[in-house]
Amino acid sequence: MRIGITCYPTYGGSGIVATELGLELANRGHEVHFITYANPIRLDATIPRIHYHEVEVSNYPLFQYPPYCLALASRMAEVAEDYNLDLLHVHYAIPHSIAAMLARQMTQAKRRLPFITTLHGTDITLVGMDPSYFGITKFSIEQSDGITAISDNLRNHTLEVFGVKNEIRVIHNFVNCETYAPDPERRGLSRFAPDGEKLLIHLSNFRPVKRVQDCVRILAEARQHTNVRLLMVGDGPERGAAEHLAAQLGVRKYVEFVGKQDNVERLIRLAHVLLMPSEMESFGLAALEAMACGVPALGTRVGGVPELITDGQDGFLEAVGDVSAQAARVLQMLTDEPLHARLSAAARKTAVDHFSTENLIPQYERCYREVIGG
Ligand code: GMT
Repeated sequence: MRIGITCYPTYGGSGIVATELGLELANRGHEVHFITYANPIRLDATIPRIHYHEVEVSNYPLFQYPPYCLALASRMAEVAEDYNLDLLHVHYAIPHSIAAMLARQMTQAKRRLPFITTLHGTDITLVGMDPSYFGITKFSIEQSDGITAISDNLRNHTLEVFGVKNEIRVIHNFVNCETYAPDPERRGLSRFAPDGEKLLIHLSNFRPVKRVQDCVRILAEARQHTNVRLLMVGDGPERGAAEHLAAQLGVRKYVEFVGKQDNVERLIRLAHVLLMPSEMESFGLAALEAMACGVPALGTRVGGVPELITDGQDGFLEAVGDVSAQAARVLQMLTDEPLHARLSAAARKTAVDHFSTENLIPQYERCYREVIGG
């Protein structure tokens, strides 16, 4: 198939899923065209059958806000015609599915160009709920030729809140379990834990919904009982506040902020526990990547996280903001070695058995075939 993919190319779960999906589809023989305003992170454009088409948004003094959605729609229509695309697959509803709908209309005299929208989370739970975007988000869902959501929770939430009648297919986030694999020796750990300490890791875009300051508080509590450090991977609006809090709590030298990183699997597999204390998480891709590396996660009991982590079996779940309970669980995992080994093996098994690319990519292919077949 010839597939056009649009996503936010910056640091964020939906862009990562879209990019990894495109790479996996190209490996399986499909022709994949990324249509985005920048090269998506993690995109290796040297891979055969991967193409990248930049969307240029020209500005004009009259425009207070450059009309990105319109530039994207034009580019989608152009690429669809030039490369004879079978369909468009857009990730994150706003504004990508509206642009795809326009591209479908622009090309309809010559071709059928269906589009699939994948809902990722904040496009529904935050942005879509905002009164200024509610109507257009609902419309974009109704107009899509196919809709997928990354968890049952997000699917049900979308149906409830928007009252739409579409069939929404759940295709969970996936992970490549060959790339994301454990290293039982944790080679390179001493770079981040020079005194033989245990290592916690957090990985996100540091938006308020991630509650990154809770990671620092968990570390401070855990350090009262055991020798442990924290590695913070990623960047975003809450980073400064988290650094400040670490200094206030007297643990600044035990928290390392390394910013945005490529090849995060090399860092994740060094850690003993991943922290994901989010306010909301429609699935929790970072936790899945850690679990595939045999690193159990401490998550919150929100959104789609319980579809991934089974409390006490392959990780732990606690209430949002209950830092004492979260720190207690982390401490348990760091100090009880048989427990850690059991959780680590179970976490890897969950990733391999239920969320590997081998299981999930064919579900997208099936969805494409159905939508193309009309
Ligand atoms: O808001 C974010 O955290 C980023 C967002 C995105 O769209 O980039 O992440 C969402 O999509 C990920 C990939 O499908 C999911 O694993 C995350 O759970 C989801 N984030 C939230 O729901 C907060």
